[in-house]
Amino acid sequence: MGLPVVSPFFFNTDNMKLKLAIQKSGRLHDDSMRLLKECGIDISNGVNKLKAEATNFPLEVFFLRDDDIPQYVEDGVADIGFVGENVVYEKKKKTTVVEQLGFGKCRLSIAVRKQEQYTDAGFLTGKKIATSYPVIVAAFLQEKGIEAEIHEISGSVEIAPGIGLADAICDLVSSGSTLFMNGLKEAETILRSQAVLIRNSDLSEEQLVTLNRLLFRIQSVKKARNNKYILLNAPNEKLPEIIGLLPGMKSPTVLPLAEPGWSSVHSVLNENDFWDIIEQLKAAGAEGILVVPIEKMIV
Ligand code: PRT
Ligand code: ZN
Repeated sequence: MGLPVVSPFFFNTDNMKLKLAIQKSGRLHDDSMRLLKECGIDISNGVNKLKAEATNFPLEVFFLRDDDIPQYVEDGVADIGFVGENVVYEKKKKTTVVEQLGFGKCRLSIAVRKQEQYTDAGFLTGKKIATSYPVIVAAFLQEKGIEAEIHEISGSVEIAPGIGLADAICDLVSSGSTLFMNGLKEAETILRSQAVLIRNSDLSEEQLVTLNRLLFRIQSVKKARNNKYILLNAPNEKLPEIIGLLPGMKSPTVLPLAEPGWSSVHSVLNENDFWDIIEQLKAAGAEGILVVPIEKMIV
């Protein structure tokens, strides 16, 4: 009489599995893969395949063109996707934006020849605008009550004014160097975009549990990226002023140094206030300031 055998497959995880669509290659691919890695999710096979299985999380990853991701998520071929907000708003599919992912940041802007006088969107009245984003541009013109002609082209939009195809363009901009090199200037930003996580509306209870686990990890990674761990030394009489400058997760940690009258102070600083606070800390008498990246931040 042996013991009953418990199969390792006793707990069926298939119904918890999420199918995630990410860009196969392009600007969002590497950051999407890096985010999964930082969430502790190992993807088994290479990206040359159409799909890959996570070895340690109920996730299957599909590698697709970014333009197709909203459609696949609406149809339920994928349950969730990482894609630019610009694509989400242009495609107008029935999906929900769940979380901003903090990479792929850019803006969708109107640009005109650099010698033009563009004071407001009224400039566009009766003009020809070349773009790969006809839906977003039409909504912008309608909101402004402007009649203009939209000329949809799929690539190299920035050359359109130079070859006489359009008076203005609407395209994604990040550094602005593409516009500059084509003799154009950014006239108006109509959308700020970054990569987001979108979801299908019909996920099962079990899949929602997996989505929440994934979101918890993504949020911890994002928080860690936006914060730095800081260590500094300070004379004890300066501690009240220095502690007053530091936010910390609860309050700063203060430890005595071997040298009498001195302490070591540890805290967490947000990237946005970082340099301001460092300057104030130095002015307040902090010495030996060390700044360390945080890998994960669970609050
Ligand atoms: O093959 P697939 O269809 O998947 O990829 P794709 O060629 O359509 O897209 P890809 O990889 O170029 O961009 C994917 C996503 O990255 C976009 O949908 C945006 O959400 C985001 N992103 C962020 C950008 C940029 N920054 C960006 N600068 N997408 C495109 N650009 C282009 C822009 O169109 C212009 O040609 O870069 C040029 C401008 O850059 P600057 O730095 O010169 O201003
Ligand atoms: Zn694309």
